[in-house]
Amino acid sequence: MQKIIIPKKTGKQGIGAGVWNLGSGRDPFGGPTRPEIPVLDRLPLLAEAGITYIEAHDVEIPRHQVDEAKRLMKKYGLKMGMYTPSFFADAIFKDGAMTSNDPTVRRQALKNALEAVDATVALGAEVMVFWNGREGFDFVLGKNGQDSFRRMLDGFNAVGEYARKQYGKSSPRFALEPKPNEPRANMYLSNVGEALYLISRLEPSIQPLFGINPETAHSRMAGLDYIWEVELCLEAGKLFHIHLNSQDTTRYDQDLPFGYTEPLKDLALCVVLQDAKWDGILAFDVKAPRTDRPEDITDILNVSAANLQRLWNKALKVDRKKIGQFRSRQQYTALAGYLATCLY
Ligand SMILES: [Mn+2]
Repeated sequence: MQKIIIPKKTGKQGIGAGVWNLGSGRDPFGGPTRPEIPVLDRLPLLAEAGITYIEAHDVEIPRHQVDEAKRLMKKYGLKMGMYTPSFFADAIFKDGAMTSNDPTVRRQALKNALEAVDATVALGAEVMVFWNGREGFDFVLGKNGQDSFRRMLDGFNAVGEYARKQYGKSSPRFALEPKPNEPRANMYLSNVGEALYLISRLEPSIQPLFGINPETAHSRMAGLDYIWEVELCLEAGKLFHIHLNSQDTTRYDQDLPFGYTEPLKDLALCVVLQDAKWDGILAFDVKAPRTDRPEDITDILNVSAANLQRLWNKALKVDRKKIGQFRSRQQYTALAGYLATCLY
């Protein structure tokens, strides 16, 4: 299949998706509903769905498989969009990684992070993501919040120093991915503002290496407006990566197809990204639902990509002058009506 291209987009025009998007349908209440596809066997499926940039955790493409992954990526015309250390899957990270109360676990987390920096470079990705998977607490007073904050600062400073020393100006950049809860009741770096504050407290020489990877569903789980979270990243010059999906109200993280639940807001998001001339990868963090059959496993990517293309094209036609007039006259209901005519 042809690569899906986002027309008139500044910078990278191919679409990104994670290898984990094509899972076996396991959830906290039940086992798999589809056979587990070996991770490297998912690469041709992603290519077939028109994806250009793949994403993976260190537990999915571990160091000893980097060369094989590169061979397959070349074969299928794929590039590595981002790489990320899993700080949540292994039992040792049950209480967090950089914020674990166990110093041995914190040392292991840093070791894994530094190895992931090397794998990120070897795989050719320009961005490495830190998702705050189990950084947080379920019980009050379980952790000292101020100590946890300092432990994150120490950890991220050490990662940045390593990357700069090893790779200099070609060092990958790092993107923190905020999420308010799940799997922990309360997570550190729960929203974009909090992650930006942490970055502002890193060593001044390290700060330029760190930015944000905001995810639609994670903002909406917290009841926050995703567009404002993205605008905040843009204003700070910190939109290093983006994870697009959708979310049916708050509750648990659903990773539904992009453009599904709130298409009008997703249209507005496209307007914001176009006007900012954002040049990074438009990537999906979606999850093939448990009910989809093995042969339909990439439906979620196809639907997300079709929605993104539709909304992006409609956003290109949104009359910015009209938006300016609605703003200056404070005609916000009329603005909402105009956006609806652009969408429907
Ligand atoms: Mn994500």
